[in-house]
Amino acid sequence: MDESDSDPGSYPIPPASVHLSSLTPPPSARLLLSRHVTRRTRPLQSSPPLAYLSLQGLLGEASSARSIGGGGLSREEALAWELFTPYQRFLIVAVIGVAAAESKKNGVIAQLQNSVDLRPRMADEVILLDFWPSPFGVRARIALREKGVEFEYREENLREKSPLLLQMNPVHKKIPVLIHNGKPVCESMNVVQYIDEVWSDKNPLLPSDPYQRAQARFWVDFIDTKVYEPADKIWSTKGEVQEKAKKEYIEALKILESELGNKPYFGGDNFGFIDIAMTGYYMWFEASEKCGNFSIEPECPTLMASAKRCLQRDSVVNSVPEPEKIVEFAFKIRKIYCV
Ligand SMILES: N[C@@H](CCC(=O)N[C@@H](CS)C(=O)NCC(=O)O)C(=O)O
Repeated sequence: MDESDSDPGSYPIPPASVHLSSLTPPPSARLLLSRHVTRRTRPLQSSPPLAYLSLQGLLGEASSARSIGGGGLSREEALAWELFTPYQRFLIVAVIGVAAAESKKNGVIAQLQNSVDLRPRMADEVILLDFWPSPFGVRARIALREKGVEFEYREENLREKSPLLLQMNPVHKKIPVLIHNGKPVCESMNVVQYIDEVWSDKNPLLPSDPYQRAQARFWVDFIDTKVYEPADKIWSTKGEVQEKAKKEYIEALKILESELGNKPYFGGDNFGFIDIAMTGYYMWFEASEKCGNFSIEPECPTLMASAKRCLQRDSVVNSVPEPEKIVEFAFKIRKIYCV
């Protein structure tokens, strides 16, 4: 097999061996040398046999070999070569040999790494157990679409949960559940983080800085307590309880608005982890307003602007149901709750 056939990557293949010779320059080259070099540290002697180092690590002797990489040296290179002592030449070749061997080793490691990285991709089977109006399920849908991951969507009937859901999420028995190559991942933001880590080559959702990541998780926890609880009560209660819930909801949204500041997204210029968490609520804004008979935009204009921006993203448009359908669904379950 030719050496180049085994080239594992784009790194240059070093010659199999580097041979050194005395490379006595022709008379014209001597003239050239004297023109450019006025002082020599040592007189050039007739060359003794020189050491050579093969890239397989063989050290030997050569007195007549004239090739480096098969192409030989140019006249200028040959002249420069003559300026080194045999010992210096030996060291130079040794360094080149070690560097070339290292480069080859790194190339082989990179090739192995690539094939290991590719393995899970080829076998990927991604199933999402979900329920269409869920503000939690939609987070997983959006994250998968942000990453361009193909997945099978399976709608659950939450009144009659499938054996698969009960098997995959025996603790909470809730959607969403992401089943990746047969293994379940539960809890929506845990699913989003998992997606971000597995498909890390595209559209990072969490910041890379550990402090910023901690901040993102803090705000998502805030959303899932301080926004979730009043939001849930707005469509499922009435009277004083509902009034209190509306107040708490707006208070929580105002805190989020000040955290958002002038940024287009919570993730700064990029749609990220907190934005995905909030989009589940953005898609319910209209239903919440209609059930609670109140308006969010005058209270939180910049948050609303960011919400509209998020709702226009392709990954979101393809994941959220039409607002009227959510409104209709909200009033239906409101009746079931006898409100
Ligand atoms: N904290 C969970 C909440 C998930 C959740 O509440 N899912 C609801 C649908 S929106 C569910 O499966 N409910 C079924 C049940 O409570 O039995 C998450 O973030 O994934």
